[in-house]
Amino acid sequence: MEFALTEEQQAIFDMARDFGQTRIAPFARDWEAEGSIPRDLWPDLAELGFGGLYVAEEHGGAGLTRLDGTLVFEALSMACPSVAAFLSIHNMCARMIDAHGSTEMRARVLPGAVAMTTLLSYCLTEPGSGSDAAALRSRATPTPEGYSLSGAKAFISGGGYSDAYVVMARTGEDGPRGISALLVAADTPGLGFGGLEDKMGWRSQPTRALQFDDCAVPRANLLGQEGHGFRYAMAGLDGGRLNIAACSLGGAQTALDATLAYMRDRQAFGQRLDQFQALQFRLAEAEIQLQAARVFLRQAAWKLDTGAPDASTFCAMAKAFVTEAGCRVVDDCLQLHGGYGYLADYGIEKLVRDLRVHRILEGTNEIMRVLVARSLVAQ
Ligand code: FAD
Ligand code: 2MC
Repeated sequence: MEFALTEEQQAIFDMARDFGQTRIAPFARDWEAEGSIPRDLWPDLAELGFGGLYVAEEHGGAGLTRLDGTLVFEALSMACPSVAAFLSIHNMCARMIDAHGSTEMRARVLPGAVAMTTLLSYCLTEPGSGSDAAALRSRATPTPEGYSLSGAKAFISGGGYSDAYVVMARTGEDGPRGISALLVAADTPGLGFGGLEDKMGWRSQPTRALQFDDCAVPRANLLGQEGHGFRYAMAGLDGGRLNIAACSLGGAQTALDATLAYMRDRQAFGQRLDQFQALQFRLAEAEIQLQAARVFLRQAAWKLDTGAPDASTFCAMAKAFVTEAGCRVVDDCLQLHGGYGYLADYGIEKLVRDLRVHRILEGTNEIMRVLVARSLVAQ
């Protein structure tokens, strides 16, 4: 059993962290204010191989493991969890296309996706179905050329910003087995976008609802087989949940590092803040939480990489554990900054806002517990 990163993994982490510190961190607050991330950032990230992290090398991707991927997202989130998480969603979609798309679809879509000139978003949630994802109602009705898609999606990260959408829609019966996954181009006639959602965190990422009115989707844009879309969507989320956890870890680590530096300088009652034992214990607790979270996350990633039968359950457990640890740590770091923690200039309040949503999206932490409980009771 090996717990250390290899030299190559450390190099991946360092490369992502350096890119984040120079190309993302200095601008993250401006992008929040603008409600968008400059599109020319993405091809530069793609130059590092981050546009197709899990796309096979023979298809132009980096062919990295899930464990390697968590390093990228942890390191980039040290600069901005919102930017890093958008990259994760794009990679989840690219992986779905690589895993389930036809040879023709891969050849058509993956070069742009890997270069990040084609940005991808993931569309599962609907206004009437979030946690109960298999109850979705968007319908893709067969036509001679493919499908006519009608319905709505809610909360789409990259909605109105991305170039193509991986859309889970009903092609058959009620329930998960009637769902297929379709690739829908942003300029498809009949595809409309709602207004920009005004959110607590992840503010640099545009989130919008999507409306499909008789959108013509060519048969060539079906991923894999009809009726298998829900399975593809769930398999995609196994990896997505690891990455969301990694984004919490990186954000919380940044908050802890900043808090240590702040407490070294700040004086109260004649001594440095970091000399009060009560406060030192809070720092120690944060360190314990993050170290435990990191080991658990990497173990879950390793399970997914090695095809362990309990990998999905471990992804769910890690997502719940790490995102909750992250929230506790950033909240404590804000408290340890006193009033300054509440000011945007210190960077901690943004992390509190950004990390909060990680307990909700890519499956709420209640749903993560549903998955864990199911596996326990089934044993
Ligand atoms: P609901 O399902 O209505 O749940 C409400 C509450 O009930 C929650 O606390 C939930 O945990 C609880 N609950 C529900 N069922 C159970 C149960 N069986 N047992 C116990 N508790 C339960 N979706 C996408 O498809 N693509 C995206 O790109 C995307 N991006 C997002 C970005 C943001 C900023 C946000 C906020 C959401 C995004 N989502 C996206 C949607 C997200 O995945 C859903 O919000 C989430 O899955 C929860 O669904 P819901 O909001 O409908 O809540
Ligand atoms: N990998 C592969 N297949 C899976 C799977 C996985 N991880 N999980 C389930 N499946 C299959 C399962 O085997 C079954 O297949 P079959 O029909 O062959 O038997 C099918 O999918 C249905 O599975 P369930 O019976 O478990 O389905 P159920 O309806 O009970 O719901 C639940 C499962 C609650 C876990 C699922 O609806 C869920 O994950 N809900 C949360 C939704 C969610 O995570 N949304 C995130 C949206 S994206 C987002 O937020 C972003 C920011 C991008």
